[in-house]
Amino acid sequence: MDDKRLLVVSNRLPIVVSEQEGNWQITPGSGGLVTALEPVIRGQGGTWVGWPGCDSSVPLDELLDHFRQEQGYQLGAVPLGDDEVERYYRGFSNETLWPLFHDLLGHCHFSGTNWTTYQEVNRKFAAATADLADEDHIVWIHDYQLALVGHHLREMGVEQTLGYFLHIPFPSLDLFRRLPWKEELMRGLLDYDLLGFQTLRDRRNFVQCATALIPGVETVRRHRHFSVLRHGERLVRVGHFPISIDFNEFDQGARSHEVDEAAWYLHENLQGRQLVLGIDRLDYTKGLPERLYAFERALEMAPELHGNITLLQVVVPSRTLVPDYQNLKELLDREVGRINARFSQSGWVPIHYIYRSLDRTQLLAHYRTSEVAFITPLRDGMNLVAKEYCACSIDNNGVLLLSEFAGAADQLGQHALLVNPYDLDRTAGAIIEAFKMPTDERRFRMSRLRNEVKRNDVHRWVGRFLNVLQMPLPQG
Ligand code: GDG
Repeated sequence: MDDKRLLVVSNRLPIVVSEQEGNWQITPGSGGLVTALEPVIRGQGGTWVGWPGCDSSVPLDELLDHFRQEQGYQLGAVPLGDDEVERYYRGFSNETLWPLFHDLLGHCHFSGTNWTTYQEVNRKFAAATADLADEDHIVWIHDYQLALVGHHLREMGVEQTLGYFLHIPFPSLDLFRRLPWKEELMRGLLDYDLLGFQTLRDRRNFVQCATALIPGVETVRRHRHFSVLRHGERLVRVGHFPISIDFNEFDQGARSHEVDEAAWYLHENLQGRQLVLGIDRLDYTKGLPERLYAFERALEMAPELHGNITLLQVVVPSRTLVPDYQNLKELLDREVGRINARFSQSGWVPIHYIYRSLDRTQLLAHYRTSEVAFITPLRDGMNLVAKEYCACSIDNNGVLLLSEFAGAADQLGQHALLVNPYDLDRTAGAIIEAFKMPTDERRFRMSRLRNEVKRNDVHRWVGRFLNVLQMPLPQG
């Protein structure tokens, strides 16, 4: 990045604030974004701005100072009050943008108060960013919670290069038009220098919405990975950059002694049955009821599966206070019980349902040892679980059964079994196909999938985004 340093802005800071025996402490967080960006930020003494996830009773200044000395990069905390969290995060971000951008209009709530708070909180993030941004920073803002931070930074006179990456899908014009504040949001997004999306479809949707909704916006150049839009005097790049994982970290982790042992125990307990794995945050976008129904249909269609296959569905609790999520949890409990009651035999229960998260060793062991990964979201920006599964399938014996509506299908679709999760019969057929797939075919498919994830890992993703962000603009 030459002499430029990175300033990342995301809803949550990459830390965990906790209290132990009366002492507050900060530890580095985990997750894909942290793994990808932390080494870059640390290497250059960069900065990360975000919500610390705790309230103002925590002695944060002292803790952040200590963190900077220990970790070698700076954190900027944006404290939020309960009302702000309620309206900006739970309200506008998660009950308006999240369902709308995932094509699930029926789950959307539109509230003017939430929209106002969303703008105010985005301005707060912008103010914290403006305080910390030097002339030699390039600023990279992440995700749907912070779409307007760039706009507010421009209003504050910040002239640095501004990049934005959306981790969730961008909807079609037909859907985006339903948002009462579509023009304001779109104009705000056009204040960035580069907008990054997960897939070509998202990029096209965005370009279509921008050109249709904002008079005068036009496409002036089209390259393979990005297009250039003219908006008044400004040129805005719009690209697609499919996010990925740290392949080596997962691959090495899956080969470790602890994971090896945990994987052995898992299969030992299954008595030779094939394990079909689902791992998802509790969310209506993940297609969880449809997945159970497809598995039920497969059991109806293929009696040879009885006693020889187990669906292990891990559901990580999420947004537990939102009524839509509580209803989904109740539906899953009921349907798992019903299907198990219908098919269980002595010594075999078809669905094992775990409602909690797995620790990392268990997660990797499950990835490594499952014969099939069953990943069928109704819509998903990317879906990193699909890529992590491939990276951990070190024996090349896993089958990836993937929804065509996950962003990951663009890279993995050729060697996965792709399904439309709304099509229960064909999804059931794919489960049976995976169950019967000969070893040679499994090996062939999985080795291709692993190569793809290895070649396009998260470090390449960071490099490609920053490269386009800093590329001199083509002459118009
Ligand atoms: C967004 C977009 C996009 C899951 N269960 C456990 C566990 N996990 C970890 C996985 C994975 C992560 O959570 C989930 O990643 P996803 O990609 O599915 O989704 P999100 O992070 O919710 O959200 C998504 C992503 O951003 C990146 O751009 O792919 O489409 O919605 O890393 O490993 N981790 C542990 N135990 C579990 O039980 N330890």
